[in-house]
Amino acid sequence: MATLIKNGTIVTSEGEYSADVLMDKEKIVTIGRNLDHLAEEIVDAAGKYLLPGGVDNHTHFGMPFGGTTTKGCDTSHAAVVGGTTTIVDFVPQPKGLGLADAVKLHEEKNFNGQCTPDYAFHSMVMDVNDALYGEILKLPAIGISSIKLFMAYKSSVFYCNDGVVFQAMQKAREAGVTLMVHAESADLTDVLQKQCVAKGQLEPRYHAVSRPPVVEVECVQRVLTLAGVAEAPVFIAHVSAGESVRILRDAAAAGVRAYGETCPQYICLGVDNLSRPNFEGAKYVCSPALRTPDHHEALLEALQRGWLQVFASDHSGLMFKGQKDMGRGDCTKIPNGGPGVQHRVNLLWTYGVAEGKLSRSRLVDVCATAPAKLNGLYPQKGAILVGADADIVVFDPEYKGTFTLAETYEGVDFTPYEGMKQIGRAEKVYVRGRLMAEKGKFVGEKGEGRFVPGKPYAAAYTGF
Ligand code: DUC
Ligand code: ZN
Ligand code: ZN
Repeated sequence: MATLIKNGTIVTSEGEYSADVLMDKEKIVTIGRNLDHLAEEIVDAAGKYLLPGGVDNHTHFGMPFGGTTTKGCDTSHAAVVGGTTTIVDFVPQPKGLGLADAVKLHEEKNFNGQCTPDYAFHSMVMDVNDALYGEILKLPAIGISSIKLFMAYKSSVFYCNDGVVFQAMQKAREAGVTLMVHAESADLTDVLQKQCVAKGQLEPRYHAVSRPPVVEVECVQRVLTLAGVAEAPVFIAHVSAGESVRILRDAAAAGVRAYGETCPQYICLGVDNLSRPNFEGAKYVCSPALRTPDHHEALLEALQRGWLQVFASDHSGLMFKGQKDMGRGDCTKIPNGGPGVQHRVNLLWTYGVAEGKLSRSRLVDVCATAPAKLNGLYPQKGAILVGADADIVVFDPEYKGTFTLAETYEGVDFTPYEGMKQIGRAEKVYVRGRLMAEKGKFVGEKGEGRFVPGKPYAAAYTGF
């Protein structure tokens, strides 16, 4: 059935214009005027913006981490309710399994028939050995165009030293795969954490004390130096500190293909939250740690100026009761991360666009277009274009409300954004032409998401 969305303002990463959009058989088939005769259904979007369905570059569904596992894809419809129609999830690598086999396992076990938005994957290294470099070369053939390495978490399955990171960069460059890095100095964190423990400093707020901004800043500088030598593109995940952005900006200006993302928690949740009473601070334990408002402002400016390219949720569906509280009495045992996949786009609208700090076009770019490009999903995903998948958000800028657990589909027992003001809302969300969410309610079928293969950057690259 052909559906026409009329009278809306289309927002692209470049600008805005008024036009009607005709969708049929999962695709956008025409953009223009006077198309009513071609439609069986007409939706009036007067006063509304049409945004491309969001692409969340950073989710963890069904991920084992910190002695527990995050909620699975039966909660992924939360993304769609908030206007995200594609997620890019990190693939855990069980010990002894190659990267490509890990992708197959993660899809079969956690995604196929269970995921509601469409999805792509980042590979993720959790078993460091010499086979890794050959494995990277095999990723493009199975539609994986990026891989994450951790420079954090000394003595864990994640940890990669500088030599491993550098060699992985060389291979990733050869394969056309983008290397993503969790950039926090493992050595520095290890020492600071042990010093806190020795002093009996075990409440949630000491998580941030053992991970001050310099832990990230030093590592970002180091990894960009390595990328410059390897002449490989590099993407810094979940940037939290203003100084990291300045290093990224300067490296890019000097010719390093350096990209980065930040996340909702780093633009609107302050480090003070970690001191909430009754162990509630545990809800705000994530790595990198939360920061002070000067960092929030620097990150928003970086999104506006293009020094950061992507805004992603780093969604981890963790319960307060039964998961976060595993670290009661010892904050080093609190599983890192928190939920955010539903409210990502709306948080950036509220605290960026509505505050006059970010243009609507920059929001579209960092929430949809740039992550689609960086993952080789563009132009099928990430833009309102003829021939693209009909993933469209009809966004109401006038809505005013409050973020609250009662209206959150993430399947956990808290939202870190509880009680915070909300401006604007995804009024209708279409995934490949099907209406899946309306005014904050899920109205579609769950589990119909499809895998979208990512093209390697050599083929997909469109330039920033
Ligand atoms: N890194 C992430 O990207 N997510 C959760 C925890 C972590 O270390
Ligand atoms: Zn990380
Ligand atoms: Zn993450």
